[in-house]
Amino acid sequence: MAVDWDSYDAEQVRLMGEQCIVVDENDKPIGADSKKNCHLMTNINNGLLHRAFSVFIFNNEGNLLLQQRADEKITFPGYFTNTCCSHPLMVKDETEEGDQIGARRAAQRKLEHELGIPAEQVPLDQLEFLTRIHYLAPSDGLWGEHEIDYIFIYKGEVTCDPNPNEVKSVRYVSKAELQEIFATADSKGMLLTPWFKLIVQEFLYKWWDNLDSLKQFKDTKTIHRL
Ligand code: DMA
Ligand code: MN
Repeated sequence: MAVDWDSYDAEQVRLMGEQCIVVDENDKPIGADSKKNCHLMTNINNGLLHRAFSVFIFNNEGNLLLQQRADEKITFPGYFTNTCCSHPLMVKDETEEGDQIGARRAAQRKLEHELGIPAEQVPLDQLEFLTRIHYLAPSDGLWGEHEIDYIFIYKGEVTCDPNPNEVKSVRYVSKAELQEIFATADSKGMLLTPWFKLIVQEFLYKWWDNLDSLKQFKDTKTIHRL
């Protein structure tokens, strides 16, 4: 099936040219490929896997910053999701592995690009790494995700100035509000991204209950296959 590029937003098409880091099932880099190729289901069904990150920002009241993806997004448009997700790119700064530094730099870059959060508000060493998940999820027939996703939490106040090409809306939610969203999303036709659902179901509430002692959950070894 050919991609009908004219039906997509020009800026999002441009970003499909970014070079993602292709990894094996153990998260070892084995090459690079375009964001486009990495997200086509035809390639994913042949095993193509890339590296990604997901950030969850909590304010000082312990509420989570949710984002709704812009309608311009090619994958999962209009879906509600965690604060920010994207990919470390095949560039020198973002391929460095020690202490997840490449993924941290990518997270800082995209928090600014998507949400207008200045880099100095989210210092690299204050992004708390939790763990990695490996998951596969179709978006529509053509596009999907197949990633090893580095999960980070940041706790603190940030200023937000969303980029409308990336983000349709943002809001802070309490734990009870997120539980209500998950319980009623289907009946309301509210879309939730598959990785957000997986992380919430498997991990988030346990972390949320321990925001002041997250170090105990830091797991640099396991790749959870979800
Ligand atoms: C991709 O997110 C990363 C995950 C964890 C799904 P995305 O589609 O928002 O990436 P980008 O912002 O680069 O388009
Ligand atoms: Mn991806």
